[in-house]
Amino acid sequence: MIDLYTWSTPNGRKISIMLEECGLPYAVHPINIGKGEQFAPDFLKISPNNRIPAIVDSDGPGGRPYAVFESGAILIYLAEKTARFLPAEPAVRYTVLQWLMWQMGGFGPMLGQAHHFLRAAPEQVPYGIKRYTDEARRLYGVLDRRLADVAYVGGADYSIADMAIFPWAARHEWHRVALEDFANVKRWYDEAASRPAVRKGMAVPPVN
Ligand SMILES: N[C@@H](CCC(=O)N[C@@H](CS)C(=O)NCC(=O)O)C(=O)O
Repeated sequence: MIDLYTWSTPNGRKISIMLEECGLPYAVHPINIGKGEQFAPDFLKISPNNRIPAIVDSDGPGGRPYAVFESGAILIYLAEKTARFLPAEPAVRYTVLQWLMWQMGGFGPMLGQAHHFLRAAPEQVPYGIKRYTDEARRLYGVLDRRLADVAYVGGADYSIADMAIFPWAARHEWHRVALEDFANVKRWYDEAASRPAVRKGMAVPPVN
């Protein structure tokens, strides 16, 4: 059994999508980051950076409980545990990992900054808005060029890289990107959005 500590955000939903794709049994523990629950001492034992998502695998390495934080690391952990969505063949594997790292270092943090300046900042900061909405468009351009050549981000097959990118792209209206401006991203997005596991994973945790 996997215990998933999460909230209704893109980083959390990467993991619920992966768990649904793999058909692994899991229990959801909502951590309300709006109420500061990510700072609770018990949660910090699992996730020392006080961020969701985190998991505890009751059947971890050596058959012992094992905690993992950082969504990219969790995706790799679950992919290796199940031998799914991260191919063993080195050239494909490292391509998937490159795009996963691209998401972790760019198409996530930069979009998050755009959301902050557009929606959360206590004052309008035109420089911040321009910097991060420009960067969002640049990143969609990178993704669009990649998806002009391949069906999925990692190549021919759907992988953990797609699962990492999708929940952030699902917030395209938040960072003011029209998917119609990026035809290859739109084709990929619509296909991923229609996957039953993506639909289920995107509904975790249920929003009250
Ligand atoms: N690099 C981390 C980022 C995690 C992250 O930023 N999580 C946000 C929600 S999407 C969070 O927990 N925020 C709580 C806070 O900022 O205190 C990962 O990918 O797991």
